[in-house]
Amino acid sequence: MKRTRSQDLLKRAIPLIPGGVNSPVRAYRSVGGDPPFIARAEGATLTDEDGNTYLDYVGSWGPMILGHNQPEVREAVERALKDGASFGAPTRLEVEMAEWLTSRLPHLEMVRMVNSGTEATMSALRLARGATGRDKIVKCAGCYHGHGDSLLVEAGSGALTFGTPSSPGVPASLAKDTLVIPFNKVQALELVCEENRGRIAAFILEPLPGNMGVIPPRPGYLEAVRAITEREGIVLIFDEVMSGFRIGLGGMAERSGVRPDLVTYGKIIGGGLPVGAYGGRRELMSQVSPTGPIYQAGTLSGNPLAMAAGLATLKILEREGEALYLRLEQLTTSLAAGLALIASQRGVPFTGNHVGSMFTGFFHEGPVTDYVTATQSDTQRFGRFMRGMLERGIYLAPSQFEAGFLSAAHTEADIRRTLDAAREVFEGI
Ligand code: KE4
Repeated sequence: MKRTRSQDLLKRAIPLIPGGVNSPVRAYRSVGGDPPFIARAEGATLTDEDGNTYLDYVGSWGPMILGHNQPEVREAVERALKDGASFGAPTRLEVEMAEWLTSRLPHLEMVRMVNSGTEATMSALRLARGATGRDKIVKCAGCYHGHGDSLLVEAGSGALTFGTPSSPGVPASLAKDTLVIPFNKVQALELVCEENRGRIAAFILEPLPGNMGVIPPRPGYLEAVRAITEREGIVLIFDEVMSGFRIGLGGMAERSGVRPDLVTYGKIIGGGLPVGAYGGRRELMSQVSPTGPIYQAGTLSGNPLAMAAGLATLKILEREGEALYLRLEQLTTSLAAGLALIASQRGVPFTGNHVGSMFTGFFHEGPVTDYVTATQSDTQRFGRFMRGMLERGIYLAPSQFEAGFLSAAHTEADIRRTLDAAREVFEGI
């Protein structure tokens, strides 16, 4: 594919923006080659600056579950924009968003809107620390909760992709209060609680990790986590920035039946515009400023355009309901099964993990159940696969340690086309 315009734009960007990108994973450093610069998108299709089109399995990293440029979502934003972009004052749309979320999610008694998943997790942690008077937090190796200092310790996603799990710039004095345990291992949580009894404020986890690739929780794991954190007085935070509204309207909290004390959201609830949210038990959330002493604020929090896009997206997801989520799960299952079959026919070690419309193809014999097994994947081979698919117009996440996403705009014909491309690419990698 010719990508001269993208290459020219990258040349212009590099002296001005670190790596020429505004988020590291977009630079394609871990897979090689240069990223196409996207000009527009429609449904399941991206078009780059050179007019090349791609079948999109990134979906802006999760928000575009309805597909790009969904007419009702676009019209909702256009309508809101006519009334002004931002006021820095309370608006009707924020009340409607809070009413919609809290009426559908039993674990969400109160909610505060912010502008990114990072802000949501940072704020939830500050709330947990303020409410408990404890300083330590527990996270899982390979889980990514945004780039807040306390959480950029053995993080996933880009931090994992770059093999620098703990970033410079995170003070050791802060990192020491972040305790890291393996995902899916109950004993590890028991042990860290025993060693830090009475000093752990929160356990934050992706209940369905997508940032070391997709790693489903083992049966009973989340229930055990809930019981232990309950017993220890530890605030359980489900980071559902990725899984929320992605694997079902109620996310992993609904699918697992486990009730977190706090939950974070992002991505889908903004319909592609900048958004984040945190919320949960009233007796915790009522301690947030201005009703309580725990401070958190944001110039554009609850921005009317983001609320309009998010509400339109959520209302369509609710209207389409189970039938949509089932279709997404079926399409994703046939994609994952098809890739695994092609890999096995060519003797390529490959494991497809998928839940709902989130999937990751690990270049690893499998099973892939945590950070250790995920990081044993052949990232070089993944890079060759991803680049080969890109040349055939299939746009996959540019990292072995990310989730891929399907949308309501994907069809069975798209899956067939993807598998046809994979048959060719697997030949050569
Ligand atoms: P943002 O600050 O990027 O909006 O959200 C951070 C975040 C928090 N929690 C979870 C579970 C997340 O997946 C994320 C962000 N996800 C990555 C993709 N793995 C964003 C992509 C990027 O960093 O460019």
